[in-house]
Amino acid sequence: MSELVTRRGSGEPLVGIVMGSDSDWPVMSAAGEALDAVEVAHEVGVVSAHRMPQAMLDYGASVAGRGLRVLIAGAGGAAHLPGMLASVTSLPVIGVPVPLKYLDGLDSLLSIVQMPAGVPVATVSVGGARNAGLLAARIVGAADPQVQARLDRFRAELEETARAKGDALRH
Ligand code: RP5
Repeated sequence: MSELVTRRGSGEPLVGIVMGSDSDWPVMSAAGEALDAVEVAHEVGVVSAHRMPQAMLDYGASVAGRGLRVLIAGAGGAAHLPGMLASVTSLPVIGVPVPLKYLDGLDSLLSIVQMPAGVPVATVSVGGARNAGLLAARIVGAADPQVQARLDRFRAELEETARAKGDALRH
């Protein structure tokens, strides 16, 4: 296991959640919560593209061999982490633009979404770590019927909640 990351959940991690700084965690923790909700084991850590470039490249090169299926990478500002990881692994990479104090996350979004042809990153909305976790679970679920069944239940609960809110308006 990489020294940069901590395991969460039971079993071998299938998803890696990494971020450029611990200051991204208040946003990125929602990705872990989404994976917890559908019981997908994951690992979490700080892997900075700019402050620890070689360790970041080594981490990205190691993930497929360690059995991970998807990476979620969050960063703010000059947010190069998701794209750089996507350049050293063939696993799907989901990028989360983290909003910083200035520019409302537009800088992060554009840094992540404008990838050159041939090196894809699936970019979620600014601050969209929860959806990144759910998207990662869907990718895992495509080859794991148990995870897919838990995602089906999750969607059914979403509908129930939305209907209950509508009902509350009518009373
Ligand atoms: C980025 O710089 C990180 O992803 C973070 O969003 C931002 C600021 O990092 P800190 O200065 O708070 O460590 O690389």
